Amino acid sequence: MTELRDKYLTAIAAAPDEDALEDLRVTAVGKKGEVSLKMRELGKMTPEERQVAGPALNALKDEINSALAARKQALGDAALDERLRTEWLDVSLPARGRRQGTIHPISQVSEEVTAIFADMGFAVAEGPQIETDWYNFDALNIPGHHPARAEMDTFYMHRSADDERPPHVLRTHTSPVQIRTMQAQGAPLRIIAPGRVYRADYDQTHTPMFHQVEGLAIDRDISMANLKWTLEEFVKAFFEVDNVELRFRASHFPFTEPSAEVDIRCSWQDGTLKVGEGDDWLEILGSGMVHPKVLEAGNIDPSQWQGFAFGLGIDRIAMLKYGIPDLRAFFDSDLRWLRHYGFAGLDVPTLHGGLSR
Ligand code: 2NM
Repeated sequence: MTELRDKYLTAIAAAPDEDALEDLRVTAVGKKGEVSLKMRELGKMTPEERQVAGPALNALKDEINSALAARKQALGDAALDERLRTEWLDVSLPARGRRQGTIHPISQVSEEVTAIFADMGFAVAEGPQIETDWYNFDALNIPGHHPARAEMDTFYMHRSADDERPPHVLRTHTSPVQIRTMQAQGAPLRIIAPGRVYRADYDQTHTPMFHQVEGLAIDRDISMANLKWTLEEFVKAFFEVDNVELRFRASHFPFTEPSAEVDIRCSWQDGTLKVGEGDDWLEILGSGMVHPKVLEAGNIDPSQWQGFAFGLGIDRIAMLKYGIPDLRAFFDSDLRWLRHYGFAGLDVPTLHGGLSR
């Protein structure tokens, strides 16, 4: 017994961590541990022997358990000391200058556009940025040979020759979101789809990623008149002027019939834009009545429902409204630029509180 005692007390005192302690506990006082086995031998002893050995074994078991607990406490204290030694913080260090982040003009303008259309009853719809070519093209009545599909304009996802899945692309417009929403919610519908879109184009006026908002209103008797009113209200609210003049020019898009490009009357004085007056026209929107084939792709019956749709570039209207000269600076992450053109984080655009301040 003395041997057992010495062996375990020495080992426990030297145990390097809790795992080693647990091993020792099992081999010493566990169910099949050495002390427990010794206790089973009590049955074979004479009553006199048992009277001596029984209490001694119990005492040994208690002593080992106490040693285990004491060692565990010591290891815990040491671990805490080590953490306190390494994970300290010098609260007396001088503070860094306060750095206030700003809202990027693209986020600001997205919020402004969303607030304006929300006020007219449009909900925000979202969808994936990686789309199948069906949602990005076929559903929108863009045929296989259309130049928009060319590898040059569209980012196609890499795929191996034996890939069973349909080809995927980075969406080139947010229109796939409208198709998905038609399928999921049916008519009537009033939504806008703001978000990132991608085209393989990079020069003074194009970046390979940019931002769009598209709108879609479907009901039983929607006409170009509803489109015209909606866009007039939007342009007035967005440019924060009381009067605007829009010019609808006949155009062509595969997904709308008829289609129109929309210009707003404006003037440029000393490089700053004035909306609603002057002799210039600024093209900002594409629009039209949703093509029957597009409604069908969204599982909406074109003999029962009509819709108008429109699309505009967020980046471009942000440049126009806030006098930002260079498109590419949007994505440079230059802190000086961000501080100059950024917006205060707590000035959330609302129609009643003012869109921009
Ligand atoms: C534009 C111009 C004209 C448009 C069409 C649709 C959909 F999916 F509903 F058919 N969404 N957006 C559309 C129509 C977009 O962008 C210049």
